[in-house]
Amino acid sequence: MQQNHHEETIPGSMWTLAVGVLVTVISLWVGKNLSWTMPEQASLQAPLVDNLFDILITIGTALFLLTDGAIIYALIKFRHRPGDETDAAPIKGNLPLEIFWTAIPAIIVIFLGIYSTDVFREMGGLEPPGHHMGGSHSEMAQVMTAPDPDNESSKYGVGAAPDKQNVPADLQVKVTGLQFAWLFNYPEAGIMSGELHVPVGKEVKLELVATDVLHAFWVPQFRIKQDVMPGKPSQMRFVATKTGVFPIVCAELCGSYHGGMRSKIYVHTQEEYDAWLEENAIAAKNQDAVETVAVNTQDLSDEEFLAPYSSDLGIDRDTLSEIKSLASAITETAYQ
Ligand SMILES: [Cu+2]
Repeated sequence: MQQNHHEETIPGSMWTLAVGVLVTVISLWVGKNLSWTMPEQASLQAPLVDNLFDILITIGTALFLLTDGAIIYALIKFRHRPGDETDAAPIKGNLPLEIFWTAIPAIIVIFLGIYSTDVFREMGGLEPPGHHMGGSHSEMAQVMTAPDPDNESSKYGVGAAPDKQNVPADLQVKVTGLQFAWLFNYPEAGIMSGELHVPVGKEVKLELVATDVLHAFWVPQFRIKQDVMPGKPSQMRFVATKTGVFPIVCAELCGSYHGGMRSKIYVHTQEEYDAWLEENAIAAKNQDAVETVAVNTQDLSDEEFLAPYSSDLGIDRDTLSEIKSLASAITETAYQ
């Protein structure tokens, strides 16, 4: 048998391949298995956002393992040995290596840019015309034509998904954000509520405006968030896929009680929703009537709940709305 002069070793390329496969497998596993850190998915939009998030986590894990792995490897491999008093080899640079590690992040960033734009497009983010037309030309057109309130509301925010464009939403709710509450107005049913009720599986369009300062309408389980601005109405469309109660959170620091600016969204079956709508539409109509309507007070808005008491004080509905409009006029002038 012939004796080898040097020790037999595994070639470096084999090690690189093995490390590459290991890092890829671990990263893919982490990316797929971190979904428990997210709230449950309760809208049609949620899986789109989460798929993007999984990819970000996968890439992040791979980068973490490679960079930290390289540091730990170098710490051990190139550690100071006893008796070694040299300055180590002078290494000046490596142009191909620098090109390599600049090109890879560039490709990753371009890929993520394209992919996240596509997610935004699928969610309807490119639909409101004001969003992507931009430019001085359309701005000019906006100024020169008389402001149409419907057009105005569709300028900002997230509109219909590409396959739902030109299809009106099944339900429209007007949302008002104010320090420090959300008000939900169902114009067709004449309902004003402190909580949002929607049917499951239906296209819901919110028209959002603030009376005072910037707020943000956020439903974590739906993966949707929209700025709510004074004087600049925005819109948001979504489809809830699960029945239940989910939190509505103000996600824009809006004042001293910002943390308390929370409400709830009730996602009902169509039958439940119809019942709620009917019950509350009756309550809204009978507000001025003397007869008592048997309704669950929890379903009433503050205004509805307080109506019998405020009438005892000689305050009727008109006075209340006058006070309200006066208050909003004051806040409007204060912030202009
Ligand atoms: Cu707020």
